[in-house]
Amino acid sequence: MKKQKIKKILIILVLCCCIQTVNAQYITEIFEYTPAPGQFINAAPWGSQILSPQSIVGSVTGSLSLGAFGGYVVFKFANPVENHPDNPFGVDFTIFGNSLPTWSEPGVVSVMKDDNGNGFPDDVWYELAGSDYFFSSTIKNYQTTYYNPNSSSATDVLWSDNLGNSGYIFANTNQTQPYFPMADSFPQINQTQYTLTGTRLENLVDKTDPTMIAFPRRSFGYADNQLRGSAPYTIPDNPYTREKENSGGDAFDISWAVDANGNYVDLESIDFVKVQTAVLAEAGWSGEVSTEITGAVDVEPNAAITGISDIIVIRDLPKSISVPFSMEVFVFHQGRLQQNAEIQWESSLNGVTVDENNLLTFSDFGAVELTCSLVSNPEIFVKVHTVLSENSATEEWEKRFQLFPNPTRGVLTLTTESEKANVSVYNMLGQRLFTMENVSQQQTIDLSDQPHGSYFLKIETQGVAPVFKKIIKQ
Ligand SMILES: [Ca+2]
Ligand SMILES: [Ca+2]
Ligand SMILES: [Ca+2]
Ligand SMILES: [Ca+2]
Repeated sequence: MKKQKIKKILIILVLCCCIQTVNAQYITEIFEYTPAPGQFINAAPWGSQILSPQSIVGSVTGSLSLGAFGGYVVFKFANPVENHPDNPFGVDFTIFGNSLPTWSEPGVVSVMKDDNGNGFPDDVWYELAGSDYFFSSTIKNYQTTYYNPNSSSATDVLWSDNLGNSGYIFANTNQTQPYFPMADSFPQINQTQYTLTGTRLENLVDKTDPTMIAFPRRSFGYADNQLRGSAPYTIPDNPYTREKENSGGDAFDISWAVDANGNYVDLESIDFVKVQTAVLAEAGWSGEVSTEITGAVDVEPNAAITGISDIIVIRDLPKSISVPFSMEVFVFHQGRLQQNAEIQWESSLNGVTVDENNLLTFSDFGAVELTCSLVSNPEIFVKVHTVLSENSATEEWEKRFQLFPNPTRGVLTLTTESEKANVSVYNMLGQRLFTMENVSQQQTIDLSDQPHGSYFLKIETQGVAPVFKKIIKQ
């Protein structure tokens, strides 16, 4: 009897310890909250300097908005996050956001080890290289400077970037407070202008259906991207499957960390995490794209939970393609890039091929589904969709331009209806060979020095979509 009682007490004690461990796995401290301007900034619940960061401590149901591109938050868990070999799918921590099935607002995540042991995040950040890290559209060290419109109510905020572009974070009628972080709440932010630097992902806002503005989900490795699953939140999603498993949310593996040169680094544990909005985009009535966080959890080791660990990632295709298109394809194993993985393609249309350089060429038109799979394991595959279209209407082309002889042995003549046009010749790799400017009436195109094969002519005239014509050199 007595023994049983002691046993009971012991069990209760063990249970209490377990509950405490579970609590200890949430965020415990926020070091910095420096948002970019945005519709939710300067107001509760999403953009209050005090309440919003506190809301993601010890919980996964908080509310923190990082504003437009470059806005960030830095936090830690109670203990260092281990890159434990028994963590499910290699995932070491999970960040939760408020994404929707067709609406992602990706944030880049970086990690830091407290190398100097002073308890502060003043050491080296390593970006976790997600699925889009290697896309040619991803810009590293992108900088946006935001200018304070000095207004006491919602006013467009001007920005300029380090590539010479500028634009506005637009004010809307739903959020009426100023969008530029205000002095009394954010004393660290210069009240004239401030610059935020980070990795920028392609703007993929899709306004085709204005009632359902979309931003397609990234494959893996970004915050505010995957839907939430169910408790216990210490068992993560498998980031290499599209489906949502276990806790859902965005799963991160410390092994994805890269240095400033993009080389993978091996970290046994990390102390600090930074999440930063990675897109600079305006999405109509739904405002600017801004990463939101509701909390984060440190994953528990569990060698029994395993799953697939390979994934093929293809950069988002345009909705329609009318000229040979260079696809960007990356294979990852446990989230690290595999340089020499062999892939194979299948197409739902005949007359469509993807060559060993991932160049898509076609002689059939219409909606197409392309399937890319691993040669070593065809069960690892990804499907992408686009519409293959003939370049502008052929009739239109024939009214405006004549090209002869085609096929040619080397020299062709292009005649136009006295329009001033810029004419470029491309090879089948999509490389521009040369351009002739201000072509009118009649122009000779000399391909004598080029090898036999197919070429594309691109004709650009002001105010009209460019037209393309295939040339065969015999
Ligand atoms: Ca790991
Ligand atoms: Ca430190
Ligand atoms: Ca998954
Ligand atoms: Ca969001």
